[in-house]
Amino acid sequence: MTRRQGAPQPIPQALTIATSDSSGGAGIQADIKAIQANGVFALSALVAITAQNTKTVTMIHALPRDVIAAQIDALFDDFTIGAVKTGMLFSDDIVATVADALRTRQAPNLVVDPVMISTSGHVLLKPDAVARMTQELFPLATIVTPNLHEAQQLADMPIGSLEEAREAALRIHRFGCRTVLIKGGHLAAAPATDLFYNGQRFTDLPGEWIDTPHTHGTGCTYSAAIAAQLAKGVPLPDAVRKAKYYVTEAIRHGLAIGHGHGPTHHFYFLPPDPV
Ligand code: PXL
Repeated sequence: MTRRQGAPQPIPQALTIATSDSSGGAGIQADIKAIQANGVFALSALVAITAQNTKTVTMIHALPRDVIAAQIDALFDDFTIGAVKTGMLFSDDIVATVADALRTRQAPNLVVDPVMISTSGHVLLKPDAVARMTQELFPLATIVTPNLHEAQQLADMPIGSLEEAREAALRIHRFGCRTVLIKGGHLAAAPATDLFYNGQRFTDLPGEWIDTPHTHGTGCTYSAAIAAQLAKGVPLPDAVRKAKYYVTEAIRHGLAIGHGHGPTHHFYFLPPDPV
C-alpha cells in the first residue's frame, strides 16, 4: 500500500448512537454532518431505521440488540472516543442495550438527547421506554438536552415561563444526570432562550428566534454539535454556547427542499464547490 507523504492528521472522534432518517435532515445523518461540521470525526452506531420525508414518517424498523451492541463494541475497541451522543432510541430493548454498553465502556462526555416525538407528531420513543431511559441512561449523562415538550413530560409539569423551566430542570437533574439543557425554541415567554443547569446554578442562554418552516432535525443537530465540542475538550457551558451558535446559523440557512419542513444547512459555511 502506498501512502501520501505528510504528517498524519490527528482529529478528535465522537460517536453518535441513533436512528436513520431517510430524508437526511434529522437522525443519525444530521448527527454525522453536525459532528463533522464542528471539526470532529463522526463515528456512528445505528439502532433503527425510519422511512420518512419532510412531511411524514411511514415506517420504523428496530435493529436487533446484538447488531447494536456489536457496532458500539467495534468502535470502542479501536477509536479514541472523546464524546458520545444518543438520539432516537425507540424501544425499551434498545435503551437497555445502549445503556449497558455505555456503562461497560464508561463512555466519556455523554450527551443524551431524549428524543420522544417528531415535529410531525410520530412517536420516536415508546412510552414504556421512558422510565428505562431516565433510570439507566440519564445517570451516565454529562448533559441531557430535552426540548420544551420533552422537558414537560420528563418533569411531569407544564412549562410556560423561564421560572417553570428552572423547576423542570431541577426535577430532571434528580434522575442523576450531571447537567440539564432545556431548549426553549418554543417557549412563548422567551423564544429561543435555552436554560442550562449545572446542578448548582442556572444559566440563561438567549438566542435569536428565526422564523422559518425549515427546522427538521434542529434538536439532533444541536446535541450532536455539543458532543463534538466536548470531544474537542471545550468545557460546559461553552460547548453549549458554540453548538447554539452553530445550530442557529444552520437554521438561518435552512434548505427549502421537499414539500414539508425542510432540513437545516449543516455546511452553510462552506463554498458550494471544493474545487
Ligand atoms: O428530531 C428528532 C429525530 C431523531 N431521529 C430521527 C428522526 C427525528 C425527527 O424526525 O426522524 C430518526
